[in-house]
Amino acid sequence: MSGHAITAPTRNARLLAWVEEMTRLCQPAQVHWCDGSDQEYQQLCDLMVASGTFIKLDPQRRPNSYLARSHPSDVARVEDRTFICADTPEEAGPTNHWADPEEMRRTLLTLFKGCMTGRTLYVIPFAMGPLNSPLCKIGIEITDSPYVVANMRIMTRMGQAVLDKLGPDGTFIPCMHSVGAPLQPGQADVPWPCEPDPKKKYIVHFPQDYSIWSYGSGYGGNALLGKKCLALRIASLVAHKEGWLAEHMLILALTAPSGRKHYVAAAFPSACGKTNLAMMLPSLPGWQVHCLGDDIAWIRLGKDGRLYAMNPETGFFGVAPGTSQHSNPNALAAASRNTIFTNVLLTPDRDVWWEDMGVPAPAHGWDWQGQEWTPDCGRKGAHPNARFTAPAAQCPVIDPDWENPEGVPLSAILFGGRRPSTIPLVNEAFGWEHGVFMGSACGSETTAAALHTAGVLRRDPFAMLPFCAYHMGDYFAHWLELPQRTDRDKLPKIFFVNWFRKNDNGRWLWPGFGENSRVLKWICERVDGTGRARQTAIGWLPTPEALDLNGLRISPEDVNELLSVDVPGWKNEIADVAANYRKLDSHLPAALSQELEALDQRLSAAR
Ligand code: O2Y
Ligand code: MN
Repeated sequence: MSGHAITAPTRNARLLAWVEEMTRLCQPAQVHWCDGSDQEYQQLCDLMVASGTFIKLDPQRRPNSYLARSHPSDVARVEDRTFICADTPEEAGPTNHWADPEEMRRTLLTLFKGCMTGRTLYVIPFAMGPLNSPLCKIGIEITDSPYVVANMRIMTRMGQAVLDKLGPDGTFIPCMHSVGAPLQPGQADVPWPCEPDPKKKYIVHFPQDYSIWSYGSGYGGNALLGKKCLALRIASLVAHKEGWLAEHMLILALTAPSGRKHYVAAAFPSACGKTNLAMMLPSLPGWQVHCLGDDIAWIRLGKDGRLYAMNPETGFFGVAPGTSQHSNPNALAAASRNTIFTNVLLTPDRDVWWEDMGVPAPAHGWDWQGQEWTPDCGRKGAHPNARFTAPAAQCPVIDPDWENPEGVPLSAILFGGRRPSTIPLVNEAFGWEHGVFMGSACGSETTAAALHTAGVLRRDPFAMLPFCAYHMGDYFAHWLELPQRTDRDKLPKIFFVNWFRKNDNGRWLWPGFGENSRVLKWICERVDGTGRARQTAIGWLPTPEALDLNGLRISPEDVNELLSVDVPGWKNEIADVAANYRKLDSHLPAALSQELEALDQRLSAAR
């Protein structure tokens, strides 16, 4: 597996110099350039089985699949240790943790010095987006974690083809990663090396050279640097500069029984069911959903003036708990083979299980920390943020155009969140600026799977709060500029959806999952100009007859509540959005304060 920089499979001078410099800094025992082959993947998996990082699952039940258990201190993205080192705090804006670039560079150089002693330094060439896409970006991740290499192989286009595309002069985004656990001579390794002290973990982004430095964590968004760090945070900066959009959005296609197909992108905060919606099984007969992506969309104006969306990833890093035949049969099928599971329960027959999987719990097993587990032991079998890493191509409803280098033309953009009160089931914006206002007001009630205290409303504009690497006010302005660059009527229509409405007794008003196809149908009818709607203070709401509720057991009272305007609730909403807007100071675009004011006036008139 090992090699030296001298045998490097590239002649890219910048890359060779960078790898050499990082090798000198980190002092690994060996260097391995990843070629992305099946053989390499297999060797890495075997290596991790031997070291105890991976447990091989029963090949009959779960072919070519593995279970990893992380250190209990390393189970999720660490937002409070995520930094944007712009030149000034103002550039990063009030929603980011800013750190002085020079000071941070010094801190990181100290941490990375000798940090890979006794380990292998892997060089991962990867591409976000199809290699032949105009939006494709190349990253090189250096890591000392074979777990990261294996996951990057599923989540990105990785290996020699990327180096070939890079050529001798191409540019790349440097992504530096270490688990922060050097091995002294003779020191035994552990299954999940990391820096256990939360204060010594760093996920750092430098807008000056677009570089990423991640130290101390081997988990998910902290360590698979193509995903949140590159495809969202760094890409948000690049997109701002180059005139496109890097968004925290799923992409799906909805096909009517007539064969008419619409592409839809949807931004929901983390833990709001993006993966479920992206590959949903519609309950409406004859309707089909195809999936193009479940987490990230890169969107640009096409030559025809429409917005085109492309998924830069090649895999799903989905939350396991709650994924069942009912909630997401297609995700279960995608994870049926060639999948890495992290922090789920191991069954006696060497398969995996998690809470709300929809199948009976085994009589006993081993929980996500490897402890003996029984259903009555009082502990969860899987960590609430346990994950499956599965190839997107294995999703039974992957769209034929999911790798189209040009992306797909968007008919609609949805915003949403977990909102038990006030926000109706679906609501269409009056126009682009009102839609951008809806995105800016996005928020969600937090859950146990997220990183915060459960059950509080967290305002999360465009679902990009943790991922927009520059001033949020400037990001809003970037969205507002689009009508100056194309015909307004070519832009997608914008909607706000809320599957999570409850009544005063805490009962869900809407069944969600496959039934959400009823809402998507109305959205597509609105795009086609056939859907019926009534104009309200907050936007266009479906008339109760406009929603196809055939075969759904739901009372007229519940439908009324789902489609009504709760004026006092909206007044509170306005006050909260206004408080968040004030934090953006002079960067808040005037168009958005005008939208807020206009909404307030319409609500007052509706009283
Ligand atoms: O906790 C992590 O490291 C994973 S975060 C994540 C993974 C897949 C998709 N979205 C997210 C997110 O936090 O939005
Ligand atoms: Mn996400």
